[in-house]
Amino acid sequence: MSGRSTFYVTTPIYYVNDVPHIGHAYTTLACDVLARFMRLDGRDVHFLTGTDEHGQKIETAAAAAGLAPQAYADKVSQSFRDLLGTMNYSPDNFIRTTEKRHYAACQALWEKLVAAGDIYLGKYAGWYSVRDETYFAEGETEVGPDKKRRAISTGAEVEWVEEPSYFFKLSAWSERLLALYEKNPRFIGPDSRRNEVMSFVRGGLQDLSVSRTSFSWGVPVPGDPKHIMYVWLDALTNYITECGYPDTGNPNWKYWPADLHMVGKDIIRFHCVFWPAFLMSAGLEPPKRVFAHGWWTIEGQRMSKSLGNGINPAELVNAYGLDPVRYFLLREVPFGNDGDFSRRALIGRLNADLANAYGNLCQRSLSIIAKSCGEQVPPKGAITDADTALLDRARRLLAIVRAELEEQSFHKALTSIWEVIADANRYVDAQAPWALAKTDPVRRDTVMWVLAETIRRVTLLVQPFMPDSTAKILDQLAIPADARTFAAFDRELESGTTLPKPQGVFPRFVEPAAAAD
Ligand code: ME8
Repeated sequence: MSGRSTFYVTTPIYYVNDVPHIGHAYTTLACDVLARFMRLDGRDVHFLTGTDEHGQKIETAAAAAGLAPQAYADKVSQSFRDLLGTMNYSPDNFIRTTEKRHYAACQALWEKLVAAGDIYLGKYAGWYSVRDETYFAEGETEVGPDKKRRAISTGAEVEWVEEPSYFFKLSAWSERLLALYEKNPRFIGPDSRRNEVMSFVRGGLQDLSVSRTSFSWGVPVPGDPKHIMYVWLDALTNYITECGYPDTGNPNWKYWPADLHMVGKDIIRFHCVFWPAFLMSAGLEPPKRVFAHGWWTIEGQRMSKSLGNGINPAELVNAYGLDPVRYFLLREVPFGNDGDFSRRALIGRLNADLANAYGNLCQRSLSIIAKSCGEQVPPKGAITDADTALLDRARRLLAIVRAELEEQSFHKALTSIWEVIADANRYVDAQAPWALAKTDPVRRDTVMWVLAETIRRVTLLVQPFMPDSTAKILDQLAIPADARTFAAFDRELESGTTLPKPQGVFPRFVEPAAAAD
């Protein structure tokens, strides 16, 4: 067994009622960057994503598509699996709630909740939104001008439901949930969401209906199979199914409790209230942290499957390239806030941050080395204060980025890295190595060594964000595979190493119309 500390990160499992858009791509991207960072940092990582395939919403969508629910789920689940390749994600597994092992985990968890005395049979009478797969109190709904009743928070239509139902005694868990939040201030991030969840719980919790009898597409309740488990109880359980639940001797059990459930702000209540209550009732540890990011909107409207205004990630990648899209999504909007999607902003970042700043730093440094330093890492001579200042800033970056990512502050991590890139570009201008060629070639070599070493450090840290482009840059610096982890962060470039021919990695984006002129 390895002694490395584990890092278990999960995405929400996505509903298969329609194909993915950049909202989904965003959540999984954030997890992918964390998973890659933690692997490079020596952690034993498990990164899980997958699809949520049961419930009334999927049963209805399948019927509308003229398919049996399983055939429909197979088809749409595949489009989420395809997204992994399109976006270069690196999950350790892709889970589907229609897997046998997941049924077993859900039923085992149910039996634990029963044994704890937290489940009772009653009758549900109230409003339900199939789109949100959520129950709403009367006061959380309103009737619109079209006479249709909708949930105020989501705008989704609700229907009156009256049926026998099992309930989970959520009302008994308020104090224990509040104690959990108090004791673990990092349990919910960002802080604004923590406050929101705490005031919701302080407001008093109602018992939760956890089974339905009006449809059949889901996990049957043990001993009473007319009842289908509430799709959220089923879906949340995926996180422990993956760890082998109920077999706590499974090798994957070491990953529980999860280090991080990454979610959108729409589903925070399920993850921060219902899920820890289910887990604690079953005698299991709650996850260590849930982070809720904001929404991508299009002209101010939430991008969503139901509204049909989603942007297809594959189309964006085709138009602008994979790594620019990965960079843009995490750089443009402070993680946790909402952001309005704009192609103009994407092109702006691509040209300013990637082509002009980072790309240009690499390209001009590496071409001087190729042309004037014999295609080798140049010798490092006497170091000046300007050299030390730049090298020190690059050296300090690892700790800075580590701390930013601990808080899921992707935009801050990237800003910190790009500040060093800007410093390095200023350093090139100030040192003017092209002018040194004639006056002081020894000094020129040192300047080029400092630049190559700075590019190396920066690029090691950009790897989780832009894996393909950084692999090319590290190839151009002849960094061997075993020197690309953070354990090798302080292993300085060796003078005399032969370098391959440099090639630009971040071309400028030119509008197709302008390119044709
Ligand atoms: O809620 N901006 O699945 P879902 C940013 N099956 N992120 C967005 C987004 C947007 N416009 N739209 C969607 C479910 N997302 C449940 C989850 S987990 C046990 C069950 C992302 O397909 C965001 O992460 O509706 C959001 O939480 C998730 O997709 C919802 O995906």
